[in-house]
Amino acid sequence: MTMGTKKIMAAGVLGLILFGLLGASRAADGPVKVIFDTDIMGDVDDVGAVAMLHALANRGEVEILAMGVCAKGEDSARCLDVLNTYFRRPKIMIGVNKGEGFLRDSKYNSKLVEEFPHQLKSSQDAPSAAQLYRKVLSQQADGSVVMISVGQLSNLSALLKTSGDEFSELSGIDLVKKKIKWWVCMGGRFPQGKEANIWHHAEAAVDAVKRWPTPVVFSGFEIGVKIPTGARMKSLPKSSPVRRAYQLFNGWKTRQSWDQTAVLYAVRGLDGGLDEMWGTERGECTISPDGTNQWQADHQGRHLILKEKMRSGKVVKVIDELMMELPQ
Ligand SMILES: [Ca+2]
Repeated sequence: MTMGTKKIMAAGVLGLILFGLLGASRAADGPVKVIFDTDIMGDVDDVGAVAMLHALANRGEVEILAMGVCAKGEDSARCLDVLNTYFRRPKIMIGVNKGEGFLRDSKYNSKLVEEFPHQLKSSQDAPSAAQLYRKVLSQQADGSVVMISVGQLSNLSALLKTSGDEFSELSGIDLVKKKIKWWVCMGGRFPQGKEANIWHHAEAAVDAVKRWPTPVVFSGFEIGVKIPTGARMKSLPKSSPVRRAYQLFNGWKTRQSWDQTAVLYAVRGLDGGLDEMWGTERGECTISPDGTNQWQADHQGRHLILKEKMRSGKVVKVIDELMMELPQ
């Protein structure tokens, strides 16, 4: 082997490693089919997570089956519609929380609805997320769907409580068990603590985490808090509602990336593609009625938590690159 050949081989290996670090396209395996449930309202990381989902869909890595809004903001669903419209996927079905849920002021929901095109005239016009998820799940192959939640667990608890209907004779729990292979949840603080997605609707969180019948991966508060992203948002075109949301939220300062970690792991991590980035620990997460959570490590547990492995700077680069996506 000549020195030149060695160099070429070394470069090839390095390229493969870098490709792996940045998340290789998994288009060859077919896109990951996801349902995305968000409380797009109080924080702006939901907007970043939606931008990432569209970027991953543009790359053939994900198919977005449906979206749902768990929070009770009047303009939250329309804001989500603004983003889907901008990314040229205006037909993504959006469900809303028709039951109890969390409400707080939003710095960007109404402004985005005022300033950018969308179809949905009112959140009242959207179907119940739990019913929408039933419809979508009933149409999918068994064990083929990944649920991503980046907000309160109101819609997921409601889904588990549903009964047989025109879409499926199965109960909510049985339908989830049959169709969903993973739930990736941004929620909780590990090994124990209090995190907003859980305690803002503790009753739903207690129910959903206790009864959810598939394996679950939690990306806890401690993962996303160390990943500041959005520094390049200002350089997006002014036509971008993602740019505008980050401007309205904090004037284009960086923001932590809790929700983006769940999207990234759900699409690129479940098959081991992000093992350099995050390890996992198996165990059992339990939620107390006051919204605090506890963690008990157990190698036979049905829950996993992400554990930081890689320096956050590299994760920031991957997330920022995807959040800077333009419509295709
Ligand atoms: Ca969120």
